[in-house]
Amino acid sequence: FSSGWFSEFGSLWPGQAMSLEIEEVLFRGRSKFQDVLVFKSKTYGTVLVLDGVIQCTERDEFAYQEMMAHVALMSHPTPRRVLVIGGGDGGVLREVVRHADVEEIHICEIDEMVITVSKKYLRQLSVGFDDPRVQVHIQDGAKFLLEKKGQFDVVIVDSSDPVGPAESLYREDFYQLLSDCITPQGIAATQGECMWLHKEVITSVKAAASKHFRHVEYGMISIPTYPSGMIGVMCCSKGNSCAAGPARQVDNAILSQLQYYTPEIHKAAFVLPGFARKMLQ
Ligand code: AAT
Repeated sequence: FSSGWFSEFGSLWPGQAMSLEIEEVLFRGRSKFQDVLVFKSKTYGTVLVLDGVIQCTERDEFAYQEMMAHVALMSHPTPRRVLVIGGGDGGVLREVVRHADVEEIHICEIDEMVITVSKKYLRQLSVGFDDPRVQVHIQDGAKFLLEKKGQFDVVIVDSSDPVGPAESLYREDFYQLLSDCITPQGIAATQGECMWLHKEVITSVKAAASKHFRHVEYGMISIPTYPSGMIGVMCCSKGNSCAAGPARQVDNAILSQLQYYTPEIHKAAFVLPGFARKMLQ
C-alpha cells in the first residue's frame, strides 16, 4: 500500500480493481485459511479484506446484510430455526436477531480469526454475536451440513467467492446438502455473485440449485464496494417464492431500524434487466 490506497485485484474481475484510500492499517495477519486485513479507510469506515478481497465496509455493509437476511426470513411464514454459513463478521447475525420469533440461531464460520478481528474492529457488525440465541460453530459449512437433515427453516450462506476456502460452497453436492437440511417450507439464500462479472458461476449455481429446489431466484443488491457495485442473492426455496415478496406483514418495529430492505425493494430486487433475465432462464 505504498501509495496509501488499497486496490482489490482478483481473478474473478480481471482488468478492474476497486480502490479505497487508506487512513490507517488496523490489523494484518494470516489465519489457517487466508490473509486477513482490517484498515480504516478515508470515506468508507473500517474495511475487512480476506485474501485481497473486500468482505465489507462499515459504510455500505447494511445493504448486503439486510437483503441476505430479511429477504429469506420474510419469505418464510414462520422461521424459528436459522443457520448462517460464513458471515464471521456478525453482520447477517445482527439482522437475524432483530426477528423476535426466531428461536435458535446457528452460525458456521470456517475461520475463527474473522470472528476475533470483527469483535475487536467491527463492533457495528459483531454485535450480532451478543444475542443469547446465537450458537457459534467453527467448521467448513459443507461439512457442518452433513447429518443435519430437516433441521432449519432458513439457511443464509454469507460466503466469500469460489476461489479459496468457500470453494466447497459452490458445488452441486452443497446444494443437495442445503436442500436436505431445510424443512419442507424452507428457504436458503446464498451469496449470488455479480451479474456483470460472473455469468459462469451464476448459471452453474442456478443449474445445481434447480435440481434440488422448487424456486431458484436471483435478486439484485446495490452496494458500491463489491465488484462492479452490485451483488446478488440467490434464493432457493421449497415453499414460497421469494420473488413474490414478503410472505407476511413486515413488523414496523423491525422496518424502522433498517436502511435498505423494504417490502417494495424485496419484490423489486427480483425484476432483472433483460440480459440478466436471459442469463438466468
Ligand atoms: N458479511 C461479509 C461478507 C462475506 S464474508 C464471507 C465469510 O465466509 C468469511 O468470513 C469466510 O471466512 C467465510 N467462509 C469462507 N468459506 C467458508 C466455508 N467453507 N465454510 C464456512 N465459512 C466460510 C462475503 C463477501 C463476498 C465478497 C464478494 N466479492
